[in-house]
Amino acid sequence: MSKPDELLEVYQFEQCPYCSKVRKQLTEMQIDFIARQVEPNGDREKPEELTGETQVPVLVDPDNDTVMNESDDIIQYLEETYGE
Ligand SMILES: N[C@@H](CCC(=O)N[C@@H](CS)C(=O)NCC(=O)O)C(=O)O
Repeated sequence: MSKPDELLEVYQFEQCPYCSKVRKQLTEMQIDFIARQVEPNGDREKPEELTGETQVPVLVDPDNDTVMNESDDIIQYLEETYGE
């Protein structure tokens, strides 16, 4: 399957283990992405605006007008959409 045309975005922060899983998956799949930084204990306005929830990671895939949270769902989506 092909790589995304437009860059994926991931709202995340470094110490978040769920975010780490998603970053690792993207790196293993050699997919470029924009890491949108969220303060660990700070403002979650953007994630909430996107998903209605405050948690990260949040994936935005402009190619498919897809926005999702839940790390396992994101990983499954990446495999199904951009995997071999
Ligand atoms: N089940 C979620 C858990 C995500 C989660 O708990 N994220 C934490 C950071 S490690 C978070 O954003 N907590 C703040 C909040 O829920 O407002 C997943 O797998 O993505």
